[in-house]
Amino acid sequence: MHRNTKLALGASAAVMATVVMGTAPAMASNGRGAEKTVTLHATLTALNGSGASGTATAVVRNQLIRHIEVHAEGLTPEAPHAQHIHYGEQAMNECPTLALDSNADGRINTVEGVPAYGPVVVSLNTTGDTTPASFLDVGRFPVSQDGSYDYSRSNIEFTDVAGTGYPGADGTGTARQIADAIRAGEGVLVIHGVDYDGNGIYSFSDPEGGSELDPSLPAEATDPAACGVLR
Ligand SMILES: [Cu+2]
Repeated sequence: MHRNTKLALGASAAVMATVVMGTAPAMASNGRGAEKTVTLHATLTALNGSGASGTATAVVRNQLIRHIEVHAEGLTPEAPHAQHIHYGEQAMNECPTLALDSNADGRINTVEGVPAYGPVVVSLNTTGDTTPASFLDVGRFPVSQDGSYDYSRSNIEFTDVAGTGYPGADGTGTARQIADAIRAGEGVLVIHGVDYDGNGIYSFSDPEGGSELDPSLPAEATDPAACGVLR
């Protein structure tokens, strides 16, 4: 474990030197070896008045996230927080603003944010499958202690993901296409879970009610709480 961390940090230092000398991460895509390893950083800021904030760092080599860390605070305490890397080929590759609040209810739900950040391409959970299929498997996401958590995980593979806006019937992006875009700084890290009514749990709060993603879940469990672009 320690050995892997050191290797990853060594590789990231080399990449950062390359970037400082004038190449954006996107420009490294025609290289090989270390040139396909990039270190991405995100500053997470609050959505939906959650008060959350944080940082994230990811070391990505080819189609593999060698290591990713998320440090978040100000979240709903003692609650699980779904977190993902979102990406869409047709998306703005940004965090959403209230300009995307299409039903003008004063909040950005997960679907309303898709034009900004695209669909889920990686589930940043603690164990098991990390594909979009796990995006709402809340029991495997980090739980905030007093509103904070420090998450890390190594060796997450990108996978082909349908609905990511690429040409073709189902808009499937290949693992390689998606990883190329993430390394180029177009991935958006989103943490979900906002206790709107402040009752200490995810509940069917009024007026938010059920989630647009799954009506059996409260909107509080799925609405975006923090967001940052991995650049
Ligand atoms: Cu998400």
